[in-house]
Amino acid sequence: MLETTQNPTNTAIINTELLKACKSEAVTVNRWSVDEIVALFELPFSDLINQAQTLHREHHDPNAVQVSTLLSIKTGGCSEDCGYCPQAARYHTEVENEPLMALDEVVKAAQEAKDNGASRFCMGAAWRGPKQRDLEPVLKMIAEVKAMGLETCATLGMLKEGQAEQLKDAGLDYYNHNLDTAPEFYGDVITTRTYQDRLDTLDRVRSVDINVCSGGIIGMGESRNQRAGLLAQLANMERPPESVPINLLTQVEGTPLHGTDELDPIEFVRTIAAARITMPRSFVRLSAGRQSMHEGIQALCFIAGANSIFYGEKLLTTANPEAETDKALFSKLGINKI
Ligand code: SAM
Ligand code: DTB
Ligand code: SF4
Repeated sequence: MLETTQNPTNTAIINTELLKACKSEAVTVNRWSVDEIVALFELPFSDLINQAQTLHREHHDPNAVQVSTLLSIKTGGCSEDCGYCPQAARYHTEVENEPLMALDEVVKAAQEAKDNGASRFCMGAAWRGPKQRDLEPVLKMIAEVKAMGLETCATLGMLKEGQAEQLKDAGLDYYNHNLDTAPEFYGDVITTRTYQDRLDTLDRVRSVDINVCSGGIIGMGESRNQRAGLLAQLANMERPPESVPINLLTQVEGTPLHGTDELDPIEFVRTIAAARITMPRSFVRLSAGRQSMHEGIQALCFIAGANSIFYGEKLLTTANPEAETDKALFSKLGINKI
C-alpha cells in the first residue's frame, strides 16, 4: 500500500499517474529524502519534540514501553570486523569466547526474564551467519521459548536461502539485523560484509513474514547527514521495520571505535525523535547506551517517541541498567511495561 501521509513536511503529492503505475504492493516509494530528515534534526528542539510526541500519541500508547531481554547464546570469536564490536575475534577485548549455550540454560534464562516482566526474549549469536549445524539447536531454543508464552527474537547474522523459513517454522516472531549506519559511512565501520548483504537478509526475513527489527548505532563519528541517511534507509523500505533499535555506541577498549568523540546527548534525543516522525508506526527501541545515559535523557527519549528498551542487567557482553533501576525509572515516569 502506498502511504504518503507519514511525511508531514513533504509537500510532494504522489500523482495519479504514478499511482496507476504502481500495480502491486511491491513498489517502493521514497517517502523521505535525506535532506527532509536533516531538516527535522535542524528544528528547534521543542518543535521537533512536539512533532514527534504528537505523532507518537496518534499511533501508540504514550505511557507504555515494550521490554525485551537479551541473552548472548554464543559469545565472541566472530570472524567479522565490525569496528564497534567487542565480539570480533580480531580485536583484543576482555570478552571471553563461549560456545553455543545448552538448551536448558537458555530456557532457564528465558524463565528468569519472563518472571522479571519481559515480554520478548532475544537470543544473540556472534556469528557472521549461522551454519546449518548451528541453526538446528537454535531452532529448538526458539520453539521452547515460544512455548513459554514469550515473544521470540533472534539475531544470528546474515541468513542464507532457506534459513528464514526454518526460523519461521520454529516460531520466531522477530529477527534483528541492523543496517548500522548510512551507506556512505558503512565502509568506514565494516568491510567483511556489504550493505547489500544486510538488505538481502532483511528481505529474506520479510519474505517469510517474520517481523523485522532493524536499526543502527549512533555516535560512531558519523555526520548528522549520515544519521539522517540511516533513518532514510529504514523509513523508505517498502515496509519499514516493526522494531527500530537506536543504539548509542558503547565504546569498548580494544575495538577500533574506542576513543571516538562522544555524541552530544541532545543529538541522540533528536535522532530518536526523527526516527519516530519518519516511522510513526514502528516501535523505536532505546537500545545500547542506557547504562551511561542520565535518566533525564532517557525520559526525553521516551517523550521523543522511544517505546521499547532492553531490560535486564546485561545486553550481550556489556552492562545495561539493573532491572530494579528501570522499574524505579518507569514508576517515576508513570510508564507501564508491555
Ligand atoms: N552477529 C550478529 C550480527 O552482527 O548481526 C548478531 C549480534 S550483533 C552484536 C547485533 C548488533 O548489536 C549489531 O548489529 C550492532 O548494531 C549492535 N552492537 C554491537 N556492538 C555494539 C556496541 N559496542 N555499541 C552499540 N551497539 C552495538
Ligand atoms: C541491537 O540493536 N542492540 C542489541 C541487540 N540489537 C542485539 C545489542 C547491543 C550490543 C551492545 C554491545 C554488547 O553488549 O556486546
Ligand atoms: Fe560479529 Fe555481529 Fe559483532 Fe559484527 S556485530 S563482529 S557480526 S558479533
